[in-house]
Amino acid sequence: MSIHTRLTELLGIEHPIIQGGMAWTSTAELVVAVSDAGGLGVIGTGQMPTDILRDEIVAAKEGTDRPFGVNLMLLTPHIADIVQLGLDHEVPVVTTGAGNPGPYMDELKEKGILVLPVAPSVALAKRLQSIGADAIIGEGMEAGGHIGDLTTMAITPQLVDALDVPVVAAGGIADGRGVAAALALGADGVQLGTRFMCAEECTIHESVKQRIVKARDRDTVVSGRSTGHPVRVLKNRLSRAVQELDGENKPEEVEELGTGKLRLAMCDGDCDMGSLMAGQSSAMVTSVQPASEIIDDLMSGAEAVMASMCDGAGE
Ligand code: TUI
Repeated sequence: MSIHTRLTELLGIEHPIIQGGMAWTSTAELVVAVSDAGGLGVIGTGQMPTDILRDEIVAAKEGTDRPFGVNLMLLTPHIADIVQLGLDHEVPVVTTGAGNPGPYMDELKEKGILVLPVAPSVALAKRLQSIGADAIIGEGMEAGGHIGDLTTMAITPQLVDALDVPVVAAGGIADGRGVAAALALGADGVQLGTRFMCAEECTIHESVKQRIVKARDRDTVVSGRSTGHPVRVLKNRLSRAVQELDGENKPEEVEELGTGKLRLAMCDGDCDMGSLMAGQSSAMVTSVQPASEIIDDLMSGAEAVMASMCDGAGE
């Protein structure tokens, strides 16, 4: 069985599941596995150099006939080059984060690229819908990496009420119960990052996967608040050092200390001084599995929850 929504229709995918684009983490191997399993795989960009990204886009195109996406991290200094890369390769879908994609919307739409921005507020979501966003991703502060300040439970129904385009719920979702809850709030789909970090096909260092598998409920923390770009990470020596600098209100020193640390964690496996961006759902991820198994588990779990709730309501 599968769940069809306006999102599956829009994207031409089988299941209403998007794999969040994560820098140095969601490379072509994971993206191809997720898209082949009927979800939407999304290449992460962050501050990655354009050359590396070009190779990832080419590999994803060669690896799957299914739709896939590229995430645009709008804070990156060479964002214009990254947008151009997406245009040149006519990627099917673009998701955006960490800023307002307004300046790039027209050129992306003219190429027929579907644009799904993350909007941290209802006001920005409405503005993005009015200039052509095809769907809006509402990401709660349970998520890993750079976050807004509303929760998934609060922002999802508010976006659903305010918008006509499909809403994708993200942040704190890791299993079928979360998928069913998002659909109950009116979302047309979900986006998950953390659980897909523990996909077998995810190329991050094994020690980071094990940190997620072992994580407990209170093991993440929001660091970097002094910079105005707070990020949720698993606690470690780096997060403690950053929090200390936050407390002393030293944003420049936080930026300097953070430079290159996401790559250090994800590629080199430094779980002490690397930036372990991951969401609160880390505690619900208990094993490393193939991406197709993750998607099967999400969908069968959601269907079971929805069926049992219907049974309960009929008694
Ligand atoms: O973008 C993300 N998550 C990310 S990006 C990232 S790389 C990074 N590293 C250090 C500092 C900052 C970023 C790691 N994780 N999620 C989507 C997201 N977008 N969360 C919040 C937002 C957002 C925030 C403000 C989207 C739009 C926005 O607009 C403000 C404006 O310009 O109106």
